[in-house]
Amino acid sequence: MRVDVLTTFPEMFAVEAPAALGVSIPGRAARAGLVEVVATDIRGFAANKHRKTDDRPFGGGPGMVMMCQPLWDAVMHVEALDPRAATRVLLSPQGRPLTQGLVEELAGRSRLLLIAGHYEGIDERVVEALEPLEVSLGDYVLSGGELAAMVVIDAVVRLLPGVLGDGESAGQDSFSKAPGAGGRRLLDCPHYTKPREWMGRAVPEVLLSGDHARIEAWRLAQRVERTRARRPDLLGAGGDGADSAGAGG
Ligand code: 4G0
Repeated sequence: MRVDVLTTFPEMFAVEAPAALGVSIPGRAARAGLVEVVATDIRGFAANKHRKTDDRPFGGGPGMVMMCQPLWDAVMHVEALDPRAATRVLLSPQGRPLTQGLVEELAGRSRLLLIAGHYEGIDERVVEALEPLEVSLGDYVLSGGELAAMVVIDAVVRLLPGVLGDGESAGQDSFSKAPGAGGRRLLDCPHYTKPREWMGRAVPEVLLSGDHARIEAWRLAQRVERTRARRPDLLGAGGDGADSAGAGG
């Protein structure tokens, strides 16, 4: 997969240590050639002599608005670097909530183009012209879309074939469709490792039993119970959570 990021802070996407995308699973995926993340500076496309990418809002008010021209030209340039059609994703507080279902959908694309805006927003006309999928991490505001873009990259990359080893399947994660639970998206079960007893707290006996059918039944029951207690919204009508996988836009 190729992932392009359009940003005015491309240095945030460095793959060299100590960058976020250079360590752990995303770093390993990049070194294995399973994903290539290329950050391009929108400022390099600003046609005005001050290389400005933002200006004051028509109608007044605080803050700055990202201009149409630099972003449009940057998208056209980056898309022409690779023949595969890019799925355009704009990180925005007004976007569709990111869920594991949407992450799975994005992981099926061969090319993503993530657009990280700053300021109070982006001129609506370039958003209309680009028709990106607008995606939000949640109901809060960040200084820019870069950290949101990195969250999307991390969540997508770990689903790419060959990224996770045998011992770390994504099929057991929180929000993966639970087999034996009607494909519901459930929270994960609790996990334990050595020692068997720590500060007077024992590991649940069933996990030491060696009875794999009993262990799987216990884990599923724990997932259902935790989900009921902490995230009853995930068990709502249809049992599918609020995250159908369609691309929308
Ligand atoms: C305001 C995403 C701020 C408007 C981006 C972008 C939070 C999220 C920003 C835009 C962000 C989130 C219209 C692109 C940048 N903050 N919740 N800050 N537009 O996912």
